Amino acid sequence: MSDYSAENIQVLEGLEGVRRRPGMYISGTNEKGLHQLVNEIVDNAVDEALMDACDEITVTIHTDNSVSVRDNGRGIPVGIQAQTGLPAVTVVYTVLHAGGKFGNGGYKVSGGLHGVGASVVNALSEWLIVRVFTGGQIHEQKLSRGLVVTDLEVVGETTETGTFVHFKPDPEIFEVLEFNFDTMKQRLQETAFLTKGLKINLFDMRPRPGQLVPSSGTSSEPVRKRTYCYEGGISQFVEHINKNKTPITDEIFYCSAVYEKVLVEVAMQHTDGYLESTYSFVNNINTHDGGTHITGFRAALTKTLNDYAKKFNLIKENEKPLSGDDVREGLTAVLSIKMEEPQFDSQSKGKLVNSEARTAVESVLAEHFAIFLEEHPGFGKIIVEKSLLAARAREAARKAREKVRKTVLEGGRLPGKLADCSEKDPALCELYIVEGDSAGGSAKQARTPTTQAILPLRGKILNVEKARPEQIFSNAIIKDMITAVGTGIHEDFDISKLRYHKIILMTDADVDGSHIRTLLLTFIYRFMKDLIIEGNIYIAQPPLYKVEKGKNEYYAFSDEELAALLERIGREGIKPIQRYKGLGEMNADQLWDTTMDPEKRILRQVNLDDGIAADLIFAQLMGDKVEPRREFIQEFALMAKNLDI
Ligand code: TSJ
Repeated sequence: MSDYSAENIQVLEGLEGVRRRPGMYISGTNEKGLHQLVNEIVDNAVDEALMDACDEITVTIHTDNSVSVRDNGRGIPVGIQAQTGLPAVTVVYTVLHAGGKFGNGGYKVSGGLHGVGASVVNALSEWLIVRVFTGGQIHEQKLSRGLVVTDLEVVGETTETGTFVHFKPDPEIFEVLEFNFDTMKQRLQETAFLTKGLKINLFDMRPRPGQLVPSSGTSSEPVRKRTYCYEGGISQFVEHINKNKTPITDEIFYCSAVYEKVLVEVAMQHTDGYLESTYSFVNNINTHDGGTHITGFRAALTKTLNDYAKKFNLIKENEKPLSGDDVREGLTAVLSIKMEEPQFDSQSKGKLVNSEARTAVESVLAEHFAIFLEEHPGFGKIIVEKSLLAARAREAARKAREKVRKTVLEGGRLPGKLADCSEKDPALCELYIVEGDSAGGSAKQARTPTTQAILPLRGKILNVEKARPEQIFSNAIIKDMITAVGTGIHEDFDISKLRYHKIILMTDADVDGSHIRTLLLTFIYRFMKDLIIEGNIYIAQPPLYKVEKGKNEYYAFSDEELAALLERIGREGIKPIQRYKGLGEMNADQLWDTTMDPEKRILRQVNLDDGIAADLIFAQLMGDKVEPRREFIQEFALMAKNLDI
């Protein structure tokens, strides 16, 4: 079997290319690319579940940061393929883009937008073992860095069926090798919601930092584990997103139907909030930028509710119909479609362009939602009334926003409180948004006036999650921020007008400070989300402690750092340790040294790889339910990467 045909040698060259230019196949050799390897393998197992051939997938992170994926499906076929003379499973791992070349039709998660094929995982792995459990036997093949190490061979007997893949990303390729439990957890939970009834386990065998590892062999008990299984599918997804919101209907609408080979599933429920949280997926791929399926969804929702409102005289013949924005106020929805050949916009890769998706979603939703409204008399009335309120408020908001827009976009004056910088190239400019006047004053003294601008904020910062739009746009702090940043918001947002490429939130290192920071981030997230996506938003890290010894001053940014510092310099002869309660306690020099000097400061870049996680986190903090709030600060830390600048 190791008689390589000419064709097969080409194959190996193909994978050599993957190693030479990994960026062509995965998003990078960073943490994101590392996790794409897992997603690729898992997606193949999910495909098996979509064919109803498997109902459990177990993902394990091993102590050496290798990952294994096991499913209880039919097993990748091991029979010899006529074209190559090789077992199908070998082809899957050695031929670029061989995924989907065999097996019959159906919807596929893998090979879609991010699908790169299992062979790419082989190419980028130091080693990879695949075991297929089928026909009473265990077949095993070992591979490494795109090459076959051992041919497929029978290594034992079994009564089980399924596929097991175990791989270790290649340290010669990846600059990050450590898997992130939370990142994996997030994605696997999302996959479980989208694949009704599929049980997904995630096991982490790695010891926690500082945990003692038993010297006598390795324990097989996971250190952390999660299991996700949702019989309710996307309805439970909506329930999950609304966990910390207040729904206005008791029931979650759900429908599922196939229309001309497109499988459409919609789940939705309105809440008392003002913002919309709609998530859309095509073959389990999150379409962040929507597309045709979202267009169909919106059209059906607006039309059905207007028809209903007219029929029951909730709006009169001569009154304006409800607008799309009105009917979507406070809506939480998950739209999941499965189709054979999804096409994505080449510019923004998260946008579906197939026109048949629009027709399918529009038809399915219009039909099923109309029936649902007939059968649930109270439901439609509640939503229509909420939409009517929204329409009235929107008019007031429009006027308020128009004013803000005039000042921002039509060369309006910059806020009086802003100490601007003199440099005109935004790429070189930084805006420090500083809590409190006294800290703002020190920051103004400390800054480099050519490149660093300071906007001090005084007073209560509005919780945009809870405020009406007209309140938001008449709020002084919010107006100041919008004008200083320069981009405008929402549909007016224009990143080319950004006045500072770094926007740095500088708040006290205490609970109040993080609360204020969260309010600011919530505003940015809801109104200027692209700034987060583009990586323009940073969090300053002021020190917690100052230690003086002799003529030297040292700063520590955490309790651990303080302990390490004292270890290093010794405790003898140090002055009483100062714990900073706020930025205001530092003088201008100290503030510069610790928090503002580009040479020494630590900034955390805020990133939002997963909009859903962020949505949940914000709703959690900002919602009515107080208890979950405490967890927030830790959770938010997950979204903000440590970054030394
Ligand atoms: F990606 C992958 F190849 F690495 C991989 C594939 C990884 C894992 C964990 C699982 C799988 C996988 C593939 N699980 N189940 C399957 N199923 C098939 O490949 C299969 C089995 C039978 C038939 C058939 O027509 O009888 C067709 C297919 C595609």
